[in-house]
Amino acid sequence: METERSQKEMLHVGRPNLGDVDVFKQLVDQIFENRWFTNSGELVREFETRLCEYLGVRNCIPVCNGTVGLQIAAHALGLTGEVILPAFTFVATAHALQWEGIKPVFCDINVDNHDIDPSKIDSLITDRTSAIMGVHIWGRPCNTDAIQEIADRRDLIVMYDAAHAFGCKQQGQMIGNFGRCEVFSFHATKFFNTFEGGAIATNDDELAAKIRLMKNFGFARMDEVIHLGTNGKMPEICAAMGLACFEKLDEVVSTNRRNFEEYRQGLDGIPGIRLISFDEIEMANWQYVVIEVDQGRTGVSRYDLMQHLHKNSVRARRYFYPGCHRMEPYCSLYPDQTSVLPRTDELCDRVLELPTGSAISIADVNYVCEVIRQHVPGTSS
Ligand code: T4K
Repeated sequence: METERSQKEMLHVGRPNLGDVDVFKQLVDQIFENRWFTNSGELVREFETRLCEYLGVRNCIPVCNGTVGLQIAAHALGLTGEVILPAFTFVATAHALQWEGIKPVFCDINVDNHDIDPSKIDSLITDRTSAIMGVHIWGRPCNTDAIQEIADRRDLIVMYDAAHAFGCKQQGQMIGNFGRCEVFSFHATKFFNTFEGGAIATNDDELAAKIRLMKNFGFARMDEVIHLGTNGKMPEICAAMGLACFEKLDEVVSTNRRNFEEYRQGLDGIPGIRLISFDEIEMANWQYVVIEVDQGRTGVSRYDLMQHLHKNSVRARRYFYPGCHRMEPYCSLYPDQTSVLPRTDELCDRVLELPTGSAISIADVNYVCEVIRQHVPGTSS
């Protein structure tokens, strides 16, 4: 088996999908010809239209990144006090709230889909709770019906961090249409990227108008500021990348799907390794190949397996270890929240993300599976 790979040949989680490079280059020429680089240029406007059409949503406002998108959305929705969210997420979800002066209240997750467990939400609601923020982890949608039912009953707002879920559906409906709004990340590592970027999708026109103001310093028109605002604008170059990515979107899904099937076969029969799956009927982006390592059955810890993969040039990642509740500032600010999330802790100790996306070939997938097979005792060949 191959063991040495050059830095360039390293198999990374999160290698960007490229989009149509020729389309991108033409659009870059257009940006230079126009001499219009940012502030709601023609490419951002075109990108916004494409996003709305694709998602079937009334508004989808491009922003500079997903984190600022979450902050703007939380602010525009008037969230205050406490918001309930999972700790099994990228730390940006919690930071966006804390940055807005809101206390993140961490809810345990459902081990079946790794998303917030609706049955644990009610007991966390206090008179300071203003909202529930679900996160569609790995692009597997939250139980939106159950979350909405609780919110309606307890008079709370629902919003979603949809950073992973561009191109995914829930009950036949595109993600982007749930809750009061949903926030996508178009970071380089995401299924669909604009280098850095994001978008806030909502069917609420009034909310959209507020978000448009807030992402542009509160300007209603030249010289007229009517609202508190920030700089959340997406530049033209990022919109160009988004438009180029639309051209290759279906291709990326089929490559991801092909890689996933190859992993499914390659990992089959390895004791204690469970590949998390996606709903075969719903539309998914298949962007994440995630395994759970059950040390009792593999005989090796998740950490050992990760180190072994790293030594063999596979940069697997243990997202979202150790969980937001065990990161600063949350473990210092809210120490009572560190020991009450057993399912989250269990998962944080088990999960390993493996490389996929358009940079990863079938041969690469077979290589990764072989590296794993070699390290887990008792694997049938
Ligand atoms: N909510 C959720 C649930 C999220 O997952 C995220 C972002 C957000 C909110 C916030 O959205 P943004 O504000 O980012 O739009 C990475 C990403 O920076 C972050 O966007 C992403 N989640 C998170 C899950 O992963 P790091 O700190 O792990 O990145 P880094 O530099 O270690 O890179 C990850 C892997 O990607 C490496 O294996 C290298 C590879 N990579 C990365 C870049 C940037 C490349 O091959 N090429 C590249 O250009 O956070």
